[in-house]
Amino acid sequence: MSVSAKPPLRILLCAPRGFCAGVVRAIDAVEEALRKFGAPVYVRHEIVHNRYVVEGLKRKGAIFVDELSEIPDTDAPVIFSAHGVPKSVPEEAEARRFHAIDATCPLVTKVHREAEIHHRRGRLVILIGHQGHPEVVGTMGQLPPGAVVLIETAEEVARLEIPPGTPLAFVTQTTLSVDDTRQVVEALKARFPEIVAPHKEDICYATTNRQEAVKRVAPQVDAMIVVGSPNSSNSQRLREVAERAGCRRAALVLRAEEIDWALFGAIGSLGITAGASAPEILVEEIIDAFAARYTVAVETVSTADESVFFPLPRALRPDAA
Ligand code: 0JX
Ligand code: SF4
Repeated sequence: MSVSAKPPLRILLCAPRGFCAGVVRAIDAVEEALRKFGAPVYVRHEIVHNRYVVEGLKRKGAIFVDELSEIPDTDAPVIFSAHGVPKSVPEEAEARRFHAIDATCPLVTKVHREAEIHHRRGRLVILIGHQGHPEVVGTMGQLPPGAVVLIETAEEVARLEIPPGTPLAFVTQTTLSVDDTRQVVEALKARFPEIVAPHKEDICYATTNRQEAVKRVAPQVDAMIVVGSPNSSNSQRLREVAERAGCRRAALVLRAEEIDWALFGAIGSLGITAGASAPEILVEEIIDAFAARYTVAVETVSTADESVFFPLPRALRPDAA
């Protein structure tokens, strides 16, 4: 196909998109541990939910495991992923004298501490989140069994069986849909007016900002691509937000080779965003794939500035012993 034969395509790039401060910190932690201590470095769970990132770290000497029981006795560092872990994990690491390094995002840790404070004050904790997600497993695992009740939807609020007079508080997963969560919280407050809410929203700044940018772009485009993994909660939410904002063709795409050209082959405008765990190089790869088929004009649509930065876990800072 000659260059002039390519149809035009207007690409609107959402900003902010892609890596958040917690992801940068978690990936840097693995890279710094490899530099400082040499390979291997063990990582419990995908450090962030992105296969490209995980494969890159594997090539540098990281070994990914689902559970600590898969790790032989070792002096090598053992890193916990950005999503956080139940209390039993650092306990097991200590019992096995592992050199544990916690790369849990500080904003997830904040939710863990909130849950603990509520429990100490005698409140039953209601967690709004997605069953089985590692962050939810980690947050529930901060407290003894039965101290946290998990709900996902506003409908579940009506079905909660809680003895009258039980002091209540709620916390949430950090990567939820801002709009869905508002509805769940409204239902909770309507049924339990005394319920204690977080001081500051648990849905993090990165989740909120990425959803805002998608809401701005999605109504203006024929189709939308969210660069991210199927197991990435925040990326899945971005795809849903795009659909709800009026974009009928919204797809989650991990790599350019996955693009369904039956869906994206005859459009005039395209929105692109990326989940918090998706590297910018994959966004570029996808733009290049469209540039091979269309004459593209790329514009950025920015709805917020981000300057959040989290220092490395203490054991990896330059001044650490
Ligand atoms: O599935 P999540 O969105 O929680 O994780 P992902 O995609 O790895 O994103 C970065 C880590 C987010 C933790 O809150
Ligand atoms: Fe932290 Fe939010 Fe990023 Fe999760 S999405 S790692 S909570 S900044």
